[in-house]
Amino acid sequence: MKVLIIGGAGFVGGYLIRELNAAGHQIYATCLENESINGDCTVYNLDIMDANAAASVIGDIQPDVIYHLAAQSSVAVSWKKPQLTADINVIGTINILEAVRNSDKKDIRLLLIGSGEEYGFIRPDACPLSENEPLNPGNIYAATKACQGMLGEIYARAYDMDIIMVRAFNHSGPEQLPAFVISDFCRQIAMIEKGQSTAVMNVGNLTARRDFTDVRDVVRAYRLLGENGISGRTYNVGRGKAVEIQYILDTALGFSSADIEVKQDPARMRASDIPVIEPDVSRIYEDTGWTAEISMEKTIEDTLNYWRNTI
Ligand code: A2R
Repeated sequence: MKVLIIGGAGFVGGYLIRELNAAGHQIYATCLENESINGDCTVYNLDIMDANAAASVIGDIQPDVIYHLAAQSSVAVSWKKPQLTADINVIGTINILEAVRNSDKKDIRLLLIGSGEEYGFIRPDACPLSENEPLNPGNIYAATKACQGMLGEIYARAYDMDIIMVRAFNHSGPEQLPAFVISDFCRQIAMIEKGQSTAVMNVGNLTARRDFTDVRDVVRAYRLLGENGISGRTYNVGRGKAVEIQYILDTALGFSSADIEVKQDPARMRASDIPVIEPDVSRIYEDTGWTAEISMEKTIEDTLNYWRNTI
């Protein structure tokens, strides 16, 4: 298949390029002008805020499947830059939807990559969260991603387009920015081991339970949804088994022989932390056979080794 990845220079993009290459697909990927992509693929520059440019890239490539990953993907930035976040995640998505709708190629499959954050403030007994659970986003990033998914459903229905909506829960692995918890803990440990910081590990709320999947499993889910997902559906992508952040901390510390003191950092505590977020992942399993295979322990160990080799 001819596959186009929009937003291929990010954390997930690099892994998706490798996954699709290994499966024998022909890959095209876009990035912003100031970014680069080091995968085996044909690269185009594209800012999705430019509707004409989006139409021309899609018209030129005529892909069978498009993965739309381009986004302002940070919750923290979304509070500081709400307009930019809405522009990129909502207007940018409309530009892609319109480009696909008006394309000469009429059977393009489009995967819109959203987030488990869309569920937001969930009912206490709502877990595991099915795709039919009402959305109640708790931050601006989540609201824009919920909007992206709604637009996808509307375009699929109104124009009979082949669109799949994905709600990806926490994913992690080597190369992820340290704004995310597994990467953050592993980076701190690597820095302490190298004597680049004092032997104190700063942590936030350790009792929250979250669902973590290795990014290499996540991109396999995306490939399988591109190949076999059912058009018009929304899919949760996650392990389906939440763990306490404390478990992640203990596992990461267990891979190190350094003597590390753990300290709760008020700046890392979030007032509105929801105790448990865990998806129901039976739909993707039933439709594609996908289930997470890489253990959390391996994700943590690989991420720690990545930081040991990087800093
Ligand atoms: O913000 P940057 O400079 O890191 O660039 C990001 C890029 N991007 C854009 N691409 C085209 N036109 C734009 N106007 C635009 N604004 C930002 O999209 C980055 O290279 C890419 C998104 O990658 P990450 O931020 O690393 O996200 P990740 O972890 O790969 O997640 C992929 C998707 C996102 O839609 C998330 O919201 C979702 O999965 O969970």
